Parts: sequence; structure tokens; C-alpha cells
Amino acid sequence: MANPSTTRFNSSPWPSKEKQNMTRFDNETSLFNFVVRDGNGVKGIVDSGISKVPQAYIQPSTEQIDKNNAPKCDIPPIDLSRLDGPDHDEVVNQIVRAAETLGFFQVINHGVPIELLDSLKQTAHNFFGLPAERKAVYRKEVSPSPLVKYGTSFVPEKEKALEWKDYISMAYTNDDEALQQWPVECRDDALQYLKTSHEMVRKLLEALMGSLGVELDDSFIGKKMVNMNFYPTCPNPELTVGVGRHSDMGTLTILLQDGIGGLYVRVPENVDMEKKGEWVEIPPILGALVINVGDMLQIWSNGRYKSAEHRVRATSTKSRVSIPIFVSPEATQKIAPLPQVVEKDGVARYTEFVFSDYMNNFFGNAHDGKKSLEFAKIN
Ligand SMILES: O=C(O)CCC(=O)C(=O)O
Repeated sequence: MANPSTTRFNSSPWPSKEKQNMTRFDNETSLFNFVVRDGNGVKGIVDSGISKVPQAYIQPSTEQIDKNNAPKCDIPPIDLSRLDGPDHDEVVNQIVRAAETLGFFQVINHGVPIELLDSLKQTAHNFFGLPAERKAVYRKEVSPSPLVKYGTSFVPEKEKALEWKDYISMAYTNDDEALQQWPVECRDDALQYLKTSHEMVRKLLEALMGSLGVELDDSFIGKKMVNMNFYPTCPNPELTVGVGRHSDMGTLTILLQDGIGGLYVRVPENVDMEKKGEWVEIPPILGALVINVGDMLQIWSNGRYKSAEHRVRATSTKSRVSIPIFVSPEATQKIAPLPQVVEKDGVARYTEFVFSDYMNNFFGNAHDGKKSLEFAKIN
């Protein structure tokens, strides 16, 4: 069970006059217990009928997301069906250029059936619509399976302000274990999503590795995990975040987002692109999947590919779902910039480490932009 005793959740003495006017969520310990320990999640708070986000979700003004000021990313989606024809090289260039600049791009004709994408979104809504006690059996402290984890925010015990998001994570080992251990409500769609996207993942990595002069092998795709994220409607989306600024830690992320919008990416400062340093929205495109570069791909490529800093705004009118597949190396794998790239660059920009150490650091800290990469950076 999460123990908030060493955190801010027990450390804010409330003035007695205010105490008399508190709702059940004004006390941070009771909120933590309700949301995290008892597994009600943000969905539980919203269902209780609040009219204002609780204090624990109010982000510092520097982290709040101003919807009105964010331009949309207008780069068209990449048509992956053209990889198998005379336009192959042009499409590879589009993929490589996207990975070298924004670190985010969208793809169409990716091989995942459109009906499955629709079904996945509905499945996510159905799962999060279950009574809290049905979801709470998968909280990490009690989950019957080491592969399945239901939770809320990112690392609630460590965060100064919580994120407005609930999620279920399903790690893939093999089909039998997935079918036996993943929640029955999600397992068929989630497994189909993994399987039908595999060829696309291979093709994307073949293009990206090929451009580095490296042959693709399975070590780049060691592990996969499917998450379903649920962002309930929020009375004050301008005060909080669905997900705070972060980059993903693995190789690549494949993301299905619904039509609500709210996914923002920061244009890196050091790339040949307009709007450097600005946040741009990745607009929902029906039938498309969003791809983003993770920290491991940035490190293997010695910084040539950019793991993209991104965040999600909470939504006021309709709940939002997104369904990422995180592709990463095995926990025991040694990671370092690839020798072929270092030889060309004349310098290694990251030190060697074991992926499990990187993961422990990543999951041991609240989201903080691209700080996760400092674990391996050589200054
Ligand atoms: O919901 C989204 O659009 C992005 C989710 C995300 O960044 C994550 O799960 O790490």
C-alpha cells in the first residue's frame, strides 16, 4: 500500500476555520486514500460530483497548459503503404526527418485495422466505466498478475501535483499469459493491437536503424506494454494536466488517441524546424496512429533522433482515452550509443548502463520534462 506519511500528503496542517468547511477531498490525506489507496482514481472524484479540481491537482502556473496559444502541428501523416513500392526511399526519408526533428509523427495505412482502433477506444471507456472495486483489484500492491497494473497519475507518492489520469498497464510476455492474466474486458483488443502493429514497428525501426547504418535486430524490440489511459472530464482543465511534461523511456511509442485532442509536443530548440521551443498540438486524425521516439532511441542514435517532450491537457467536455504501446529493450539489456554512430560522430554523448537501472530512475521520479535522459548523459 502506498504510504503517504513521508510525503506532502500528511504535511499540510489545515487552519481549523478552513477545516470546518472542507469537503471530503480538501484534506490531502483523505484524497490520497480515496484516489490512490482505494483505487477510485480521478474517475471516482469526478463521479462524486465535484465542481472544482481539488487543490492536490492544481499545477504550478509554469506547468498549466494554455490551449488558446498552442498552434497545431500541420505536418501531414506518413502513408506507410508507400514503403512497399517505388516511393520507399522517400517515405524512409520522411520517417527519419520526423525522428530527427520533432520526434513525433503520425502514420496512416499502418496495417492495424480501423475497426480495431474503434473497438479499442470503446473497450477503454468500458473498462474505466467499471465499478472502482473491479478495477482496484489490479492496483500494483494487490494485482493478481505481475503483468497488470491499474493506477492513477504517474508516481502519486512523489508528485507535488497529481495528474488528471487513470490507467491500466498490460505487459506482454506471451499470448497465453496475456489471455490468462490481462483483464478480460481488455485482453482481446489489446492483444490484437499488439499483434497487428508489430510489422509496422519493425518497418519503422528498419528505416530508422538503416539510416544509422545499423541492421535491425530483436534487441531494439525486446518488450512491449499496452496501456489504456483515461482522462475524465475536468471542471478546470486550465489548472491541471492530464499528463505532465515527459519523454517516453523506451525505443518507440505507438499511440492511438481519440478525437478529443489535447496532446502537445515541444519543438526541440536545436533542430532545423519552425516554432523552436514552442508547444504544438498533435491533432487527432481519424484512423491514424501517433508515433514518438523514446529515450533509448535517442541514446542509441547518439542524440540524432529526438525523444520528444510531450504532455496532455485535461478535457472539460468529454472524457478522453488514449492507448499507447510502449516498445522497449529487455530490462537486462546493456544500452549505449551504437558503435557505428559513435565512430561517425567521433564522440559518445551517453554513457553505458543497464536498462533496468534507467527504468528504476524513470519510475522513481515525477515527470520532469527530459530530465530522465540526464541519467545517461555525458556532459
Ligand atoms: O494520452 C496521450 O495522448 C499521451 C499519453 C502519454 O504521454 C503517456 O501515456 O505516456
